[in-house]
Amino acid sequence: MASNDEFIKQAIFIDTIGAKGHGKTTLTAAITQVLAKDHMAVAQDLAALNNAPQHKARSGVTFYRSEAVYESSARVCIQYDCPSFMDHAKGMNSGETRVDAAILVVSQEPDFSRACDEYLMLLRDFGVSHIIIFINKCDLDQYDELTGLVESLVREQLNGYGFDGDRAPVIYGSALQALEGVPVWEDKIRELIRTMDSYFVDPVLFKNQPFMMPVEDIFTSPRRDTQAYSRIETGTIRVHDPVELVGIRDTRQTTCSSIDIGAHPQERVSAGDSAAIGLKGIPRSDIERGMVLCEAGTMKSCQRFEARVYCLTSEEGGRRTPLHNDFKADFSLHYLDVAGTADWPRNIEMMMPGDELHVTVRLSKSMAVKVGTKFEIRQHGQIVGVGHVTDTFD
Ligand SMILES: Nc1nc2c(ncn2[C@@H]2O[C@H](COP(=O)(O)OP(=O)(O)O)[C@@H](O)[C@H]2O)c(=O)[nH]1
Ligand SMILES: [Mg+2]
Repeated sequence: MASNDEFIKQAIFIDTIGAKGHGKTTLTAAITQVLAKDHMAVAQDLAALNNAPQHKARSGVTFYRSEAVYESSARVCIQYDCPSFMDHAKGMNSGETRVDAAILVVSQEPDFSRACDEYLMLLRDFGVSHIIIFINKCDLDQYDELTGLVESLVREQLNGYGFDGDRAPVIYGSALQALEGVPVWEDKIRELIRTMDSYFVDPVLFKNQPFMMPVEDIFTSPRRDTQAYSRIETGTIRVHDPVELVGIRDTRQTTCSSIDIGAHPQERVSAGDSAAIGLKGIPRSDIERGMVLCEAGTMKSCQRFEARVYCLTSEEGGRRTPLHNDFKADFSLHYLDVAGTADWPRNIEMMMPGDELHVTVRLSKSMAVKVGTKFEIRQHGQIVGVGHVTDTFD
């Protein structure tokens, strides 16, 4: 018999991106309003969405973000709208904003600017690959569907940042007129939602991603294999599965010989569970906190990587003074503080609190990383920055 789970729609997190004034918030309001008529959303008004609430991450990073929740035929959609680019960047960098796909809102007015470059760079760094183009303000005189100039510029721009600009679907609409209830433009919103269903792909659930668990604690007992304990971040592991122990020392292959949650043996565990994993043939002396257990080949042991970093302001608990190139700090990842330095292109002299920058990190130890691995930067125990890996080196 089919279980109830099969009828629960998958959730997808969608970011609304584009330059200021092009209609992101109006579109977000219009979507909820049109779908409310179809009983798939609660209508949200523009003023409420424009008055985005503040969110505070565990690291102290604060940012503003509105959310609209609605149902399409295929999924439950959580759509984000932020007042400024930095709110998007801070939300994503601090790990509080998860983005699976995006709607790029571009006004067709002649003053089209390339001001969405920073958004495209951000999404690319976070591995978001599916973007729908919404060409907005088509109610205005200079309506551009015929010449297609704006569309071709946007496609070119997407290609330039490594997205599939040629395949990205495009919808010509008017967020404002849809919000005001004009039927032809309301239908464009419905077309956008249908396109989201067909073009966006289901996000891979954490439990279906490759297995990964940092080593937080180590347990030993007589007549048993050494056990590594922590919360499983992604994937699923079963007894007898092969696993790799990565970071700090040479990478080693081993096998999961047992799984325990508390005192209860398990056959398998998944993302979100906290478990002790028995490691066949690994003596206590060969394993330490900060290493990572993962599916073979999914993480690299690196001392140097590229990252995107946000430097906390003093109000967020960060520094008052700028950070100079080649600054020294502790980089916290996988439950370990590792001494290291960060540097950036020569033409940028310093990083001010509140800045966001691409940096190269060099650690004093080799750590298990992959694109997307998050870390915090601490000085004297205080979190001064948050970041994530965008590229790794051997
Ligand atoms: N004519 C017209 N104006 C629009 C449309 N969508 C948004 N606007 C106007 O553009 C301005 C900026 O919209 P807003 O949603 O705040 O843009 P955001 O900064 O991208 O969130 C507002 O004055 C809106 O009323 C549209 O489809 N047609
Ligand atoms: Mg807005």
